[in-house]
Amino acid sequence: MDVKKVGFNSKLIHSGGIKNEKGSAVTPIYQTSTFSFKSAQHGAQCFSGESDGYIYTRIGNPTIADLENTMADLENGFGGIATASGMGAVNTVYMSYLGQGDHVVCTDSMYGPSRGVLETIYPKFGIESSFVDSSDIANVEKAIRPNTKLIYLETPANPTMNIVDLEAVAKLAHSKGIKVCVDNTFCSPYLQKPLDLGVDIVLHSMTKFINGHADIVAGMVVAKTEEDYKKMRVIMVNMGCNMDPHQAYMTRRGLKTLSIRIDKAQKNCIKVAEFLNKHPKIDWVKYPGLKSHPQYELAKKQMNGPGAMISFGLKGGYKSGEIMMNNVELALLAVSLGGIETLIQHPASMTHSKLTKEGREQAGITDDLVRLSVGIEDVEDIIKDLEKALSKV
Ligand code: LCS
Repeated sequence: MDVKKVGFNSKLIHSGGIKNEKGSAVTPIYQTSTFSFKSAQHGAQCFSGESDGYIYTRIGNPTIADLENTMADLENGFGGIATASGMGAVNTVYMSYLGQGDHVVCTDSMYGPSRGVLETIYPKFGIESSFVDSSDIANVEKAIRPNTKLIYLETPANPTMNIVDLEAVAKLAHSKGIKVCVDNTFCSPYLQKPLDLGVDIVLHSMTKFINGHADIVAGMVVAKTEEDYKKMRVIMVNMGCNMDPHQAYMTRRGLKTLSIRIDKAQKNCIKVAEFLNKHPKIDWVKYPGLKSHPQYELAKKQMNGPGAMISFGLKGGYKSGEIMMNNVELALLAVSLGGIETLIQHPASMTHSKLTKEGREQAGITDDLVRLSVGIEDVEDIIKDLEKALSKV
């Protein structure tokens, strides 16, 4: 059967395409740094590209290729490029499309370090960036300059949960010859397929929903076209931010249960969002599954479900949030997200603390914002835990 033509859940289990001659049900871990050539001529052919034989694990490895092929299948792209971390994926994209004198337009509320490197490291190479509320396409359009080479988006954004109309931004960008990249970490391809909406590149921190078990740090870039795939592959290989075979094996293993994990976490999250929304000590809740989300209709159209991430603010601001976070017992007070366990954190003092206060405020990352990644525990226990913690506020 052609695995490109089977359903999403069948792809989760069977995609990858690296068969092994011993018949094992699972692609084995090729824990090797190098591969022997059949002959000097074969070695030369591998280097010239005439043979697709493996050379060296930084360049390619069957266990890693299995994961790359699977992610390309799931995102409907040409090819995947696995990286050591999500930040490896982010920098692979920046390094591939931005050079001296170039400019990038980004979602203002994006993962702290994805923005931070553009503010602190890339200016050293003459690269400029603008950060805008990309939930309004007029802001994206206004920020485009003659030297803009890339539009880099997060939707839903970390941690404001703002949503971008991907189809509209892709159309705008392409009319001006600009590439569009979307960080799809919050959704995974189960809930959103940016390449199908016209986007050129998708990336993931696979540390999150893709692996899903909070035991691996990993990243992936998926390109829609062969040209973009080749352009980024050579950058990743030469930056040396490649994945390790064991990391690839663990991530591929976690990925198999993506849909059942997200189904359960999302079901829990809808109930948690409704609970928080009604709670007298909560000031506001931002969740794409609530009608009060400013882009509720767009989320319904663009995503296959509202996901398992919520932002909310407590009456009494950060002080109240601090009390709540210090009193949870089941939920872990921890950064990261998208795992099977419920996590709670405070972006202004944790994931987004390296941004300037003005930058955070402009991006809507207010001091009272608390972020919750809802896990797959029994929802009654999650709600009981939050209720108890809120009672101390
Ligand atoms: N993109 C998004 C949307 C992320 O949330 C993260 C990490 C990254 C990229 C970077 O991935 P990494 O290198 O960590 O695999 N987000 C984190 C967060 O919100 N809390 O801790 C890490």
